[in-house]
Amino acid sequence: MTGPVIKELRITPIAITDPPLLNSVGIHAPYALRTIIELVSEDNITGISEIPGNVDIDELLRQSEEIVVGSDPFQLNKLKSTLFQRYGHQEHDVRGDNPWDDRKLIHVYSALEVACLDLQGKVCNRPVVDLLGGRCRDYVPFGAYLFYKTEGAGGVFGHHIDANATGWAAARQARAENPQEIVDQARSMFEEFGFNSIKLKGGVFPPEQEVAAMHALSEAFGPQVPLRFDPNGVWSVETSIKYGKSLKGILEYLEDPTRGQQGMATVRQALNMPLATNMCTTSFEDIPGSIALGSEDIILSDHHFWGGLRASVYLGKICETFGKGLSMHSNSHLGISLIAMVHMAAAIPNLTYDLDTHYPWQSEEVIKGGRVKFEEGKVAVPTEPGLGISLDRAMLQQLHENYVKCGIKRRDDTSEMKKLYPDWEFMPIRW
Ligand code: GKR
Ligand code: MG
Repeated sequence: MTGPVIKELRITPIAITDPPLLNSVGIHAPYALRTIIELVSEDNITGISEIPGNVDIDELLRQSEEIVVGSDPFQLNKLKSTLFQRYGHQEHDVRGDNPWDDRKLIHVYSALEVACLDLQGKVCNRPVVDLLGGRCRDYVPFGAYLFYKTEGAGGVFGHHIDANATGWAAARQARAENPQEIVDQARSMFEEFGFNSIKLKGGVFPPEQEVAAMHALSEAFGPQVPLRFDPNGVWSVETSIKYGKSLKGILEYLEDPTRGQQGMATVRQALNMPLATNMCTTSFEDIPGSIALGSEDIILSDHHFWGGLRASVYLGKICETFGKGLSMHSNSHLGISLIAMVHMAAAIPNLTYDLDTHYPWQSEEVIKGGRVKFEEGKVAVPTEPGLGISLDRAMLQQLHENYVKCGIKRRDDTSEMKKLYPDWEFMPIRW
């Protein structure tokens, strides 16, 4: 029996408007980069995917064309082993110090895997969730992801302000620094999207200021709204223990207070409260260390970084085996990544936490039908074949033009911060 054959790989880098969100490594640029992948089969069925944009990853994707074109989208094991044999030796393919992951090959495989699964689903007339084992739920819940920020909404005029904005559009562009501004941001996001849990990105201001914001959120929303806090590893072990104690009782989990599995394990033991990570246990090779040391209770997967949707389902089984929780990490993204997350989360029985998403912070969309709707903080699992979405070609073209015009080639929050504060330096441990 012969299967479909891929005849074309299309790679389109795009730039999407992104507000000036602050984090431990700096500030978001006016545009975030994504790359849109299309795989076209000989019978003209197209599978699509979206990954974080980076000119080096795009270049490796282009090189992979000679492996991808002519291959069968159902033969993912072969595709993976060929890619890793050919490019796996790359010396500099490391995760790096950033809160996100800069490994090229894992992004390339993830991009191809999701597009192949979309193609497979369209060939078989089944949604991707069915290819991952079938749905465990019909709706996937997300949490409100709060950020400290300077004023503005990002985009073509720098971080521009729309004087006529109301509701979430107004809150999205508002400055957020003190605890009350963070509570206001949360309320506005809840009103717009119906979320039922909250995460605050910290590591920006001194710990006492950020801990005060968490207490303000706890008082404003009460114990029925789970709270998470993530300083992205810039607290020392001592600081994590000191301020972790003052967060005890109000957090669902504390995310990456400090760096490295050993540091996290020390904090975990001292605090005896749930810790989560998307920084110290970030690939299958890290699992033995995580189990041996007990560095975290919850792993925040991300299919762009863990090698696709199937790998994330396997991670779910590993987490279940070792009594760990599983949830999902995010970065600025559009609807293709969001819907891929939804298919995957629907197929993982033990994915019981609300997922992270930056989606409310973005305003454009590259899929037909426009922005994905959240109802009571949840997204419905598509029932149509494949991912159940398709590209809006006019928007793809427009967002590609943004990419060409904005001149950004890779994410560099530290350089963006230095444009505002020339003396600002990234410090792996700041407090
Ligand atoms: O978007 O600034 C950001 C976040 O800090 C992001 O880059 C992190 O990767 O959301 C992330 C996290 O949970 O660490
Ligand atoms: Mg995190």
